[in-house]
Amino acid sequence: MKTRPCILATLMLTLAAMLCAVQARAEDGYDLWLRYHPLAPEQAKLYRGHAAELIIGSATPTQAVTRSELQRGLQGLLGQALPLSDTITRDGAIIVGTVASSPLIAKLQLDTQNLGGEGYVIRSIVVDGHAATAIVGRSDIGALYGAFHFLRLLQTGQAIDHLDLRESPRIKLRALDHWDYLNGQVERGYAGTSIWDWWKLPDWRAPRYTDYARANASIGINGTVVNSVTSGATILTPAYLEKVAALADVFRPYGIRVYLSVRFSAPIEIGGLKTADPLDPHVQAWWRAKADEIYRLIPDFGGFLVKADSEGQPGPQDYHRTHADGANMLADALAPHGGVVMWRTFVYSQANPDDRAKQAYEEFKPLDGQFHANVLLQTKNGPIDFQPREPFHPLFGAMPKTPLMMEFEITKEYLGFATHLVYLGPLYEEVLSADTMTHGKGSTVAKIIDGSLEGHTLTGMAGDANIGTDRNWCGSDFNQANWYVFGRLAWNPSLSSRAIAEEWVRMTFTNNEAFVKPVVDMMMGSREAAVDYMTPLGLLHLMSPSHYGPAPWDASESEADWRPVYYHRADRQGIGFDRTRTGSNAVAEYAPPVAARFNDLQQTPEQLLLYFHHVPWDYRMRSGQTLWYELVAHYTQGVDDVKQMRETWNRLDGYIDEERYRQVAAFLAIQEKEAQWWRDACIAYFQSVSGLPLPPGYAPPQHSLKYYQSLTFPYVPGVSSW
Ligand code: GCV
Repeated sequence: MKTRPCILATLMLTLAAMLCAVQARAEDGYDLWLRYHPLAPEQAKLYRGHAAELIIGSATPTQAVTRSELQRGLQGLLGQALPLSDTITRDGAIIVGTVASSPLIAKLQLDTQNLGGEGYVIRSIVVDGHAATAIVGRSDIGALYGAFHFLRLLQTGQAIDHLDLRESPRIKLRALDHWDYLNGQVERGYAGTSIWDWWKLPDWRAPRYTDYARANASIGINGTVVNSVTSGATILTPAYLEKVAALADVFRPYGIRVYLSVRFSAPIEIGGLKTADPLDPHVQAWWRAKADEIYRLIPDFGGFLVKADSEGQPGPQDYHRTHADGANMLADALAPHGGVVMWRTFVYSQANPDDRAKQAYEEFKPLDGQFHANVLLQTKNGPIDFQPREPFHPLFGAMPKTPLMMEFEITKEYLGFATHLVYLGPLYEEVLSADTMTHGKGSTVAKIIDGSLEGHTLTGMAGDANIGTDRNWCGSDFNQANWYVFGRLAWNPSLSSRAIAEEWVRMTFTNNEAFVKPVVDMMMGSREAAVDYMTPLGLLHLMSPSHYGPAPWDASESEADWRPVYYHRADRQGIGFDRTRTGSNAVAEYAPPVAARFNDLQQTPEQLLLYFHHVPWDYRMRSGQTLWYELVAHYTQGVDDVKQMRETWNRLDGYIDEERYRQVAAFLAIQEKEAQWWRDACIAYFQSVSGLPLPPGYAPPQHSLKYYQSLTFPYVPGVSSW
């Protein structure tokens, strides 16, 4: 008798604990933006009238995953499972598929012309007297993308009663580049280790691979390069190709193709040849056979990504051949199977004493027109290396006969690793909307990479992934927004980064307006804050050799152009890199009107001032203040902005789950501490060079320059070796 209440109590406690655990698990960030939590009851009720039954096939793997995503999403959001049906039995049917797969859809006679293989329409219609919603693609993948779009409408609280949407991607290849190694390390990875469990593949296909594919498909990403551009050749051995094939099997229903980074010297390392010369017939035959072998295992294999003749990587120049020789040889091996080569232009050499910013252009521009049809040149957004701010890369628009694809960095190698809240949407948008003027006014980078300006149909955008084994995938909840915005912009590079941020906040956290507006504002200002506390006014590359923290004084790197002092060139008189006609003349790589603007101190946007000009400390800025004053002001503003971000977040306690709220709060505290460190260390150093007093009202650095110079940080994450 006495034990019964005790058992009951224990049972209830256990149940409560289990519930808590379930809730906690659900709010650890794993679900990303596909967090189908119940909508507010009145909203759900409204939607239920337009989501009463689901008419969708499951004859193909893609149809099956589309169906299961819609069932999962709608059940989660609306709080009840939707009945499946073959015919329309009531108002509120959702009809999903293609003309080819469904006689019902064929009967609707929707205009699916010009949608391409991945586009879709979403239309509110009336069929047999019943209101319904049609989600229709020309292919299963189009319908899958449409389904994700439909779910997004519900997740973000949009009206769904009068829909007339038509979408197709503006860019063909939309890929994540993983910098993952076979030993599990991730170069510039701040979110744990590699998500690919190579050792257990191909037999164990972790459920996470499917969730990865779902997340990517939901934003239109259709390719993944699973290994780092500086990987060894082992990935091309039969045992590893089988593992890659297993990943490809998981991704295929979601429209995602697998690509591999290949080491140019692979024919020597794993092929037993004595050379990797691209003009050697044995080398060519080796790559052809390798491509055939890959396609036997992975019929829809995407192709190769190559980092050659760059930062110590082997390449065609080892044999006195050109980048075109190297790329074309690989392209020819892939061409019979429909594969492509993404050849990177991130090429510079320490043997070349010229300005590093100029070297890729010098190397590649003369090769325009020499690349085979299935080669894309993958070009970083700026001429140096993913710095907080750089001008757009001068190659964009300079090679009209060659498709150039964009490479953005999603992982925050130079923007605060995992912990700093820096939303990269404004950075991406700034680059995409930059006017190269290469074909007259309006020749934006976006129009070059989407092929519209130069008439290319092979187009692409790649993002260096920020994904790892951390439960929240990206090292922080807000870093997920950078994966998200990359995908959305790759789908349509003219979308606004603010609109994308808002979508993401609503899907990831809540639709509560009191939360959404301040958080979107905070995200939109976060990149400029980072520029200010790290590298304002066109400075760049001021970080330590580990890429963690400030070290503008550093001259310890073996190579001149890895040293911060190479970039800022500060001396007693002034600061900045003279890239004008009287300096390195890097400006000449831009179209004449842009070159003229960057060449002119008065016309150069101040945010790029010290990138293009060496300027005296007492130079009068547009504000009327001196350059030195403005530099200190920007550094201070950056810290103040982070303080403001913290205050904003502090006011938002209670709007979202405790676990994610607390981690963001803790990370913002780290960010403030590190922003202060950046500001103080940089001001202390530049003051030691300029010899100028701090402008009145500005606090001196908290410590001496010596102190900042003495700091060391063993085991900085993201530095790996293959
Ligand atoms: C994959 C920068 C990074 C390297 C990276 C390289 C590249 O230099 O620091 O880690 O290597 O860019 O993009 O090739």
